[in-house]
Amino acid sequence: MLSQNDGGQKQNYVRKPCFRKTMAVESKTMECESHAFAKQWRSKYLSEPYMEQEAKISTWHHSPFHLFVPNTFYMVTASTLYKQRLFNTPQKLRLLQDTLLAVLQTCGWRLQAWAVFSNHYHFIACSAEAGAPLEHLIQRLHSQTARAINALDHTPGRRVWFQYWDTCLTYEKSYLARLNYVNNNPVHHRLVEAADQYPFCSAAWFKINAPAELQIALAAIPYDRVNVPDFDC
Ligand code: NI
Repeated sequence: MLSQNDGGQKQNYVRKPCFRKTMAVESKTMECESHAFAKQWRSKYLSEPYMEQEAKISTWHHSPFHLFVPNTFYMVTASTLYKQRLFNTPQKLRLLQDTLLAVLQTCGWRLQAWAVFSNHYHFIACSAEAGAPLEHLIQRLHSQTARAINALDHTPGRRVWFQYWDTCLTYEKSYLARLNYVNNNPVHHRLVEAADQYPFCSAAWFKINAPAELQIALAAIPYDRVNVPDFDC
């Protein structure tokens, strides 16, 4: 489906279905540790407290178990029901992106990277010390976006979202690889050749705002084998 982007150019943000195998879902519990990377990141790149907390990676099953730990980086992925391409226009993608950013801010979470698509999204954010737990954040995000898109489509009461998967990121390599993965997800999904051409992800923002040192470090970290749920879009 062709859709209009901000620059007035035709862009295909909804790829035709293919049967490429989606990545396997991680299913393990990992002992966690607070580690030097948290302090290093905070002192180098951030002026506010971020991650320095013991945590566990959630166990990923068909019905995910969600563990909430404050002051910890999370990667979250959610899909629409039956992976339907409901956010299939720039207007709807912008709606999803804007709501995601607003809800995270309202809930006190600090966003690190995001990418939204017609039938799923990913984000990485740092949980708030005294803010809303992840479950509440997701409920708010999904209810707001479902109401809005159902109003646009004249389908009141339609179920929009299926479920979400989350994992605590407590290791430097794991965090950086997933940061890279989310930033480059539009390329992974073959929607654009360069991630910063896609207006509904953090790649362009990251390119402008992230410290050069971090961008260089990320460029050396492979992300194509990151084990997260993902969906053709
Ligand atoms: Ni994806």
